[in-house]
Amino acid sequence: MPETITFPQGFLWGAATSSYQIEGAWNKDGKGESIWDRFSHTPGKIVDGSTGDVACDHYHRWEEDLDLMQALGLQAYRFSIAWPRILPAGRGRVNQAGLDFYDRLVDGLLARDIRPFVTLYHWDLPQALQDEGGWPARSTAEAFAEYAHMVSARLGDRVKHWITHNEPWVAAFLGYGMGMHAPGIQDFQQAVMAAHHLLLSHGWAVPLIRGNSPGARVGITLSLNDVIPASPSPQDHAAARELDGFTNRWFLDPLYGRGYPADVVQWFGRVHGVQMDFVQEGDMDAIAAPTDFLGHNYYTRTVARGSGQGNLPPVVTTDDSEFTEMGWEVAPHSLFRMLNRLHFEYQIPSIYITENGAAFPDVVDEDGHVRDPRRLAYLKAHLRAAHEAIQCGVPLHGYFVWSLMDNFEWSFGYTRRFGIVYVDFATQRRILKESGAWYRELIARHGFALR
Ligand code: IFM
Repeated sequence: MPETITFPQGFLWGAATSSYQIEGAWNKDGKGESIWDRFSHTPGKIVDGSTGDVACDHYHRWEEDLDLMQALGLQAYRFSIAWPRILPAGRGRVNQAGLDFYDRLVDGLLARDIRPFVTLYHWDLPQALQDEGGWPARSTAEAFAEYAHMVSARLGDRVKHWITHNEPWVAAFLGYGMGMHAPGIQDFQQAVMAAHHLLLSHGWAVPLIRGNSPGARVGITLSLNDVIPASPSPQDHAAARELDGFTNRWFLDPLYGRGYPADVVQWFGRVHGVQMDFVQEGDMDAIAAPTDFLGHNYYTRTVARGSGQGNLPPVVTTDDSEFTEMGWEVAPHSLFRMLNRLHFEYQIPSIYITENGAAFPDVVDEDGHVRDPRRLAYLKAHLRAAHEAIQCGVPLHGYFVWSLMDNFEWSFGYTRRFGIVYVDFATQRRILKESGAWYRELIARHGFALR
């Protein structure tokens, strides 16, 4: 057993955030309203009654935040662009001030030798487009293509890594199916249509970005979940297969040219009455546009048990599992399994872990330090699993910790802290956590000691 783990030359170390979760300035300098502005301003939607109106105030403190990234030694920074900052009504009139903000951010990153990884859509759809039907409407995919074209034309000379969408499963199924995320709709047919139009808009955007950004590498980020049957029983296996189809194959299969998985189409129809007649000729080819890399967001696994009820199977976990504050099981081995699956089953040419991290209830000690040993152990275990996957031949080329700093955790508001930097939301003071100091060392050494 080696005492230290060293990553291959060129492996990229980064951190990730998203616009709505950190920027604040929700109505500044011509920005339009997003579905998350509307949702968080609706009483009862966010557990602590908070909003992203101010969040980490990154819109005003971006220079200080870039200095922080530089001090950490980050080689790459993944952030998202707020669509309604660029196109306040979703399409048409461009808000130059919005583009200028990201222009400065990109220049500031490059000046500090940090590579920008831009995500075009991390869930803050312009409310004006939702008013016209949102993602269940095909016209929203058309508007996304216009937006992707606009942004890549402005930043494409300097940004060379593009991610079209972040976690379309969450955007579609939590937003339109279960209603836990904006826009808060509970309609499975709409959710499946939303998922299709998210994928379609990705496929349409890929060639547009390439056209505007010579030499760019373009991909999409998926939240993938290793689903394990609770027992060898046929019922538990069937449940695991259904859940895997719903969360993983529904996106991986069409993106990699296999079309929608027939068993899931049938399951959606049987259980939720979903009709697939919105899929048009040529859509599946567009969705399967070749990409340069896949972004994999990994947090946890799911253990599935068949209910025999013909509905979503209940999910169980084992007795000795450790859980983060999100209630998610710590399961680094499943990251290893998933990375291998992506490589061996889908032959994906290049993979980045675009998010990985954990929420724990951090506190500032009397001496001003934030000690977060459980997060540190979580990161270590997952990086060890990632390293083992590389040794098996998986083309994993970089890792982005989620998140650079504590932020607005969607329907959980500010009650969940994922950062390697602590944010005191009352004063906006940033404090590097113990895990952040460890990550800085890891980047400097390109590896870490196991003990
Ligand atoms: O905070 C989110 C992020 O926006 C998307 N991936 C999961 C994170 C933790 O829930």
